[in-house]
Amino acid sequence: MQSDVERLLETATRDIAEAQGSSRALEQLKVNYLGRKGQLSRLFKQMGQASEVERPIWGKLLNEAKEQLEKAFSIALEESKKEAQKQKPSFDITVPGRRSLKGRLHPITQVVVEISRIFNWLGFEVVEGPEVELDYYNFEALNIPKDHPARDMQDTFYVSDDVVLRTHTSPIQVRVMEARRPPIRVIAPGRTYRCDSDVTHTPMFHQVEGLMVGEDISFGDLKGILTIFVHQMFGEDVGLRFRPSFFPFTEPSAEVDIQCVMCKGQGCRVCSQTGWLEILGSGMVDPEVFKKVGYDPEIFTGFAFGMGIERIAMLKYGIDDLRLFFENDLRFLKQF
Ligand code: 2U9
Repeated sequence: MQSDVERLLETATRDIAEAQGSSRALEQLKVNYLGRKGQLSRLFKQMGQASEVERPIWGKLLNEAKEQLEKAFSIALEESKKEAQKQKPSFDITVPGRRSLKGRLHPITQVVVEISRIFNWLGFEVVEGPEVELDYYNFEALNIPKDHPARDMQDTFYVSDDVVLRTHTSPIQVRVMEARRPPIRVIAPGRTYRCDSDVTHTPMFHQVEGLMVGEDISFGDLKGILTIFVHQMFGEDVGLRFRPSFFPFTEPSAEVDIQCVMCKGQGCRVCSQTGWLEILGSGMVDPEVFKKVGYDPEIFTGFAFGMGIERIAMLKYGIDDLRLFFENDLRFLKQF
């Protein structure tokens, strides 16, 4: 009997190890070993053949084996339940899905897209360039001499002696001119950096600049293109004027004003009672800039312009605080 019990325990231990992880297989085994018609019961029944002396010894042996098997099955079943729990997906598939938030373009991006669309339609290609730029492309090639106030440490973020964060997107156009021959019609949108921070200035802001170069490009072309742009952007009925100005890279230069979008030219707080709002700068590319990129200024002429996107966006959407563009407050952004 002792060897029968030992063999039973041995095979049961092996079977349990093999069935580990499957609750069903373990339950089946448990019935085979411990059930009413199971293997242990069979041995219990053989006790009838035992002598008076043997019976209590067999009884003890079988009861101990029963206890041992019950314990082994209970541990194995517990383990496999835990394992099954671990493998179950940890989510409840009956919970209703969460509505995904619909994103939208930042108002600054929307204005860049709108400006790009208008100039694309006028035959201009969108070009980009590095935000960390050589001093040469940001200043030197644009006829901004070493002692020009725009190069002052207060305005420019210097990365090293000859590397800066671009203060405008003009270096993009210089790079385009170096790489190509006219005719050229490009616009250059992008981030720009100036060491300036107050209610009306942020250290990073956005610009779109444009450049058109060819053999017969005149100030008349500049006026025509920019007039079409203003009418597309702000409406056909908006008046505009060209006012003489100065930039180191254009000669002659002109700033463009539009009739105040708030008071329609009547005079209000936004336009300081003048009825006009300045929206962009422009001019005929200075011959010195052409010389720097190896274009003969006797053959080629061209015009360029530049505008601050935050300002255009504020005027187009009637926003009175520049900081709103940079705070990422959804209550503001959701309105566009
Ligand atoms: C090349 C030659 C000329 C780009 C120009 C302006 C006038 C201008 C300002 C508007 C508001 C910058 O953001 S702002 O402060 N820009 O007034 N920009 S002409 O002239 C160029 C560019 C590239 C090769």
